[in-house]
Amino acid sequence: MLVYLDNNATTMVDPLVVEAMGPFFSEIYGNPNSLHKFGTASHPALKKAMDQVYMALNASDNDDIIFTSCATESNNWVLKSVYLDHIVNGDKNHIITTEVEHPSVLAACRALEEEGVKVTYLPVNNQGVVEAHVVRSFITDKTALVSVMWASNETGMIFPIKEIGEICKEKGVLFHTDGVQAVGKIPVDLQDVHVDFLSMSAHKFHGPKGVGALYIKDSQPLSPLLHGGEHMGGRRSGTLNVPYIVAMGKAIELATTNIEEKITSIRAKRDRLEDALLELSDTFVVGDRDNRTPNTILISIRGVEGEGMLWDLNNGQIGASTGSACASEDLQANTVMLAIGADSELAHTGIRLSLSRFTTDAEIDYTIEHFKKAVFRLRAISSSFAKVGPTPGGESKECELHHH
Ligand code: 7TS
Repeated sequence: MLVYLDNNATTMVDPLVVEAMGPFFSEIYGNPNSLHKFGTASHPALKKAMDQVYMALNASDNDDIIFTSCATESNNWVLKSVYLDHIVNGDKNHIITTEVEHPSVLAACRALEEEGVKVTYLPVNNQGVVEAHVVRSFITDKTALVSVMWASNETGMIFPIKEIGEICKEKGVLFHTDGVQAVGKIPVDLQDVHVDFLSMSAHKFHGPKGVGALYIKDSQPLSPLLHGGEHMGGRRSGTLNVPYIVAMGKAIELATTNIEEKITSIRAKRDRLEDALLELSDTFVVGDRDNRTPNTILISIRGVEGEGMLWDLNNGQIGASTGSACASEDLQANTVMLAIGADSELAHTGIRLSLSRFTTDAEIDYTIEHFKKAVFRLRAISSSFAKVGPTPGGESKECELHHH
C-alpha cells in the first residue's frame, strides 16, 4: 500500500478535473484573445471557470478574481503592489504580517524591508494563531497592509480572519489573507468576512500545479505585477492558461460542493488517526482540533527526530512531511513549533500528516500500525530519549505549549 499524507504540500489532481481540462490542450487551443473561432471557442469554458470560482467563494460581481500562476505569485503581487501604490507613491511605511506565514509572504516582506519598509512580524499564541487584538495593537496611521494567513499549512490552525477583517475595515487598513490552506478545506464566504485580497492555489484542492488566483474586493486598484498585453483587464498580463483555468474552476467546484459532508468525513479519519497516535507516550499534537482544518495533524514525538521518522515512514510507503516541503530540505527545527514555544528538541520532532478527501480508512489503519512501529523502533535507538526516558506519567495530549 502507498499512503499519501502530504496533502498540504500538494494534492492529487482529481480525475474529473483532468477530464474537464483535457479538450483545451489539442482541440480547443486558440488564444482566447484571438477574434476567430479558434479563440472564441474557449470563452464559454473560461466564463464557466470564473463563475465556479466566484460561486465557491461567494464573491460578488463587483469583485475581481484574477488567475495567476500560483499563490506565491498572488502573495508577491499584493505585497509588492501595495508597497508601490501606498508606500512609494503614498504616505504609508508599515506592513503587518505574522511569524508563521508561508515563505512566499515572509521572503517578500524581507525584500521590502531591504527597501526601507517597516515590517511587523506578529507572534502566535500557544495554539499557533495570532489573536485579533494583537493585530489591532500594532496598527498605526502609517500601516498600509495587514497580511495574515487564513489557515496554517504547518499546523492547520485557523486564524480569526473575520475579527481581523473587521479591525482592518474599522481602521481603514488594507487586509490580505493567504487563503491557500483554507479554500477547499473549510467554508470560505467572502460576504461574511471583510477581506481586500485573498490568495489561493489550485493544487491544494485537487487541481493542477501552476495555477492560482488573487481575489480583489470591489475591483480596487492594485498595480499589476506583470505588464504586457491587456489580459485580465490589464491586471495580469500573459496569455491565459486556458486548460489550467478550466481545471481550477472544476477543482474548486468539486472541493466546495457539499463541503460540510466532506469535512465530516475527512475529520472523522483525521481524528481517528490522531487519537491512535496520541496513545503513544510523550506525544503532542499542536493546536485544538476544533479550530484546525479538518485534514491536518502536526504531531511531535519526544525522542524521535523528524527526519528519521520521515525516512522510516517513507520506507513504509507513507508520504508525510516535517512541515512545509518548501523548507524541509535543511534539518532545521520547525519554525512554527519554535514560534508556539516548543523547546528546540521538540521542534525537531514535528511530523505533519495531511489527509485529503481521497484518503481511505484502510490507509489510516495502515498508517496507525506503521507509525507506531516506527516510533518504537526509533525510540529504541534514540540516545536523547534513552537518556531522559519517558516523562513521568508520559501522557499525551493536544498540546498547549507554553512560552519560555
Ligand atoms: N501559502 C501557503 C499557506 C502554502 O501552504 C503554500 C504552499 C503557498 C502559499 C505556496 O503556494 P504555491 O501555489 O505557490 O505553490 N505550501 C506548501 C507546504 O506547506 N508544503 O509544500 C508547499
